[in-house]
Amino acid sequence: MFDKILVANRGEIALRIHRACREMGIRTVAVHSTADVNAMHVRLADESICIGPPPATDSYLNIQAMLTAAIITNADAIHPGYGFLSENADFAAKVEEHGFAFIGPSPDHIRLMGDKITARQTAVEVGIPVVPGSDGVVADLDEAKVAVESIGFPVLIKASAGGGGRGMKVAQSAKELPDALDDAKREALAYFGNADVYIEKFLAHPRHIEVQILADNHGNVVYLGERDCSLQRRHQKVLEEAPSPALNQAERHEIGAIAVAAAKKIGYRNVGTMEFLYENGKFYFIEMNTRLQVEHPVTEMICSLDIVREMIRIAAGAPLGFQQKDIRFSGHAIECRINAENPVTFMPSPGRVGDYHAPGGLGVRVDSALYSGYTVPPHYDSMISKLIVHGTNRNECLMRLRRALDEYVIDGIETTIPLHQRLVTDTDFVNGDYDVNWLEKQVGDE
Ligand code: MV4
Repeated sequence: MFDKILVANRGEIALRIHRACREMGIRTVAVHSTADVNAMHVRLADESICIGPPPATDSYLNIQAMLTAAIITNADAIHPGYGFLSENADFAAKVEEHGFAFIGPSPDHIRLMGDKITARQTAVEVGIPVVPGSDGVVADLDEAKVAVESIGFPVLIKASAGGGGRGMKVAQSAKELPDALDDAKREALAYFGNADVYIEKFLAHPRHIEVQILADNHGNVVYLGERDCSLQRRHQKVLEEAPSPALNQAERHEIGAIAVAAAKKIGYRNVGTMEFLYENGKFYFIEMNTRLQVEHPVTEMICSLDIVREMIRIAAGAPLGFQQKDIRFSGHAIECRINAENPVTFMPSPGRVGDYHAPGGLGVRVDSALYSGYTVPPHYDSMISKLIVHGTNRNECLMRLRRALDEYVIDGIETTIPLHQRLVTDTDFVNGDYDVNWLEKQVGDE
């Protein structure tokens, strides 16, 4: 097992990883920008090292600084967390070239899934259902017309280097196709430096359901159920739950078995999430995330296991300590992402936190790096806390979530707690009756 892990991240996820290390008897190194000298992840770690000025490009995204920090502190392994360098295949490769273990998938798998066209082609090869669409890159209007012939309108044009919804364009009819194609290619080039696009049938009312898998280096692969992440605003998730209120047990096991078989076929290792659109009882693969995800705690709560601990064990070469039959899905969990934002306009609200009181009690978990007197810096993502609640069923979970939101005090800055309080009493939400378009209709956005 590793003696010392460098946590290449900040905020709540740096704390989350530090906690798993502590419980395994592993020492931790925190990295921080000059804006994060007083951050909680720095305070809790065994040692810390400054890696640059506030802008992430000069610090948390600086590969040379990160490797230098690992060399200076004599770390054995690097955990990238989520965001920042977590899905950078070149970073993962350099980490390994320098003799450190990268706590995540192989650089090749990160690269394969980072390109959405190769991810889609791989999914087809290993028997995962995908959204009907083009075989590969759609180079020009003629190729677009050929692809559309078999699938019909409406279609969605997506950037191969994309993600986060950027560079996506809908064409409702043949008339709209030329402009949609041009716009998508132009945006793809501008955002990602890569104009490659592909075409899918546009699904009008899907849910976003993702399957968590764990794979060790010895051929063992398990799925840890699914998460319903349909509640998003501008492609940012707002609230996630496990299990999905939309699936029955047969569908759950069917999609889990497909994900496991596919991961085995491609020799995947460590943690991964297959994202699906789910509409009218059918699953359609869209992307695979090759990192620990923000919403991993809802899975931990229903499976009673520590995903970060498993990631570390796998990276150290240990076999999974359990099989699929040992994994029981128990009860229901919901995560609210709490952002330092105005709950109506969503304008960022960084600044100094006054009184701080986190909720507690049975079934309540708060993953946050906040403390009273902490100043939320303006340079990074506005998510400041995750409130995760577990109950024996969805209704108990909802009742508990309402009381936990009511207990939560974060003074001095604006937060999205009031938005969550509204959401968790909404009739549609209470009935589990929502799709990926529902939240934006509620908040009157776009
Ligand atoms: C789609 C889709 C409908 N049809 N693909 C948005 C981000 C990217 N990861 C995939 N996205 C979508 N792909 C087809 N063929 C609708 C979306 C979508 C969406 C997906 C998941 C969660 C929220 C969303 C909000 C708007 C659109």
